[in-house]
Amino acid sequence: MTDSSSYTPPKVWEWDSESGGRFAKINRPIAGPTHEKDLPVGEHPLQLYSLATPNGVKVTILLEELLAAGKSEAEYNAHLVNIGDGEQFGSDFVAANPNSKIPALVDRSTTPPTRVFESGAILVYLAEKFDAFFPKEPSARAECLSWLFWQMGSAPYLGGGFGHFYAYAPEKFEYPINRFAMEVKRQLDVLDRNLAERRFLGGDEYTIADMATYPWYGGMALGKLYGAAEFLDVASYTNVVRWATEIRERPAVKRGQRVNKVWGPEEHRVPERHSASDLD
Ligand SMILES: N[C@@H](CCC(=O)N[C@@H](CS)C(=O)NCC(=O)O)C(=O)O
Repeated sequence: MTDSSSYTPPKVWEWDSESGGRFAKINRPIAGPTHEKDLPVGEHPLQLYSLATPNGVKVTILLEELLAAGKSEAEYNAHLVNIGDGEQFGSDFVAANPNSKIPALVDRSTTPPTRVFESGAILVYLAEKFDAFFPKEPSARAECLSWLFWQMGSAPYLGGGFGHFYAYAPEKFEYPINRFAMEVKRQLDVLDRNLAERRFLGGDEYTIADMATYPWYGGMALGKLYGAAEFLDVASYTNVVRWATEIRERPAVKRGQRVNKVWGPEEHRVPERHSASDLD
């Protein structure tokens, strides 16, 4: 590694696979599969291939909320994809998600099966399919979509920007930590001001916008991400803390967060979910 103060970019970037950092082994500058690998298929129409990261649990929270709301056709198999071992680069996974990232959904109730990738697209697909957690009235729907897309566009600054440099990079570099800390605090303030006026992000109704945003910004406000609660003074975003605390208490949220989890306390780990009883 070159000292950041003396680094001059070469004319043409070259892949330095020894660059270090927590994800150095799995990150690559090329797309596509690295190996042939079938994906397992369970008995339910919905097949989810995922891991309990914030992007993954958005979908399992929605699926558990749908089931709790009586939508029994939302029964699903959640298969574990271990991204640390490069399973997202297997041929079948890449066919489900050409972007090689969890979560990926295959709906086998359609002919041919429908693949859906990008957590935001999966939330919209399922909310439309089951007609739930997605307002129908046009302005409420626009508000829900606005906050959902806000989350999809904003969280990479929180995870890939702030989280990466504060917690995972091989050294602490002041410039990116400052830059992304400022942006994340601004984002928390955006949420805090909105939630000062509203119970949920879009208004009175709990929607897929809340389910998408809670694992990232709710997790941050509740002190669960990157050990950065004090550094970012998250307790000062009192409306975000209030909102996150309410969502955390929902039984379906508690269930969804345990699916495809392979770390943390043993009783919270449910590496694969093939029926409701796996979580009971
Ligand atoms: N925008 C994507 C992001 C998904 C994403 O970043 N997934 C991460 C885990 S949270 C992943 O699979 N990383 C594996 C890799 O980058 O190789 C979404 O929301 O679905």
